[in-house]
Amino acid sequence: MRIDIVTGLPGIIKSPLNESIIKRARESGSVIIETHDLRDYTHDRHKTIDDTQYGGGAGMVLKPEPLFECIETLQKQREYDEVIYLTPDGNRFDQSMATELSLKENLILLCGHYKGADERVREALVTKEISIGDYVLTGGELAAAVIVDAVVRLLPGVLHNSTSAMTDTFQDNLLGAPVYTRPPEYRGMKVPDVLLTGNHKAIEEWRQEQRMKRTKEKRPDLLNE
Ligand code: 6GU
Repeated sequence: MRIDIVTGLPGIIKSPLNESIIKRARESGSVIIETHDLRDYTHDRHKTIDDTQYGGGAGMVLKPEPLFECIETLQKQREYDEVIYLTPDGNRFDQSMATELSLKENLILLCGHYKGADERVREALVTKEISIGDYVLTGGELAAAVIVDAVVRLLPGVLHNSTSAMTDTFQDNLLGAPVYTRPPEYRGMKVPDVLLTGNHKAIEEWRQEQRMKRTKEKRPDLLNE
């Protein structure tokens, strides 16, 4: 998979995608992630990527020219499955969307900023609009990092244990079961006996019960989806 991230602030996005599991996924070739600085697609001395909005009002708007030039340059090099605009008024991101995106070959993530991008960019270039939740961030960069993280960990070979992603919270619309490691007793608190039995069938049943119980308690809304 290849993900191209288009942004006016490449510094924000680079470091979270250069650590731990995502870093290893890049090193092993499971994913190619490139960031593109919109300022590299400007032609004026000040490398202007935004401007005031027509009709007046507070907040700057991302200019169409650098966005068109950057995205069209990428589209000349390969076919993209989606051009995704990150914006608080997009479709809400969830685990099923992460799974869907993990099956794509080439994605462009376009980070909105300030008041957003000129509407003509959305009309002409964008194929999908995603928000990561009902709150407003200063820009789409952190949202892009969230989406890339959620998608890349689902790619084949990225997690050590391929069943690990399948037992995640939200897989099957259920929360995950509680997990324990050594020691078997700590400050009087014991690991549930069933986990120490080695009886895989009993353990699996216990986990499934726990997932259901937790979901009922913490996120009953998930059971109605
Ligand atoms: Cl994708 N962008 C911004 N700026 N704010 C957000 C968001 C995205 N998702 C939730 N809030």
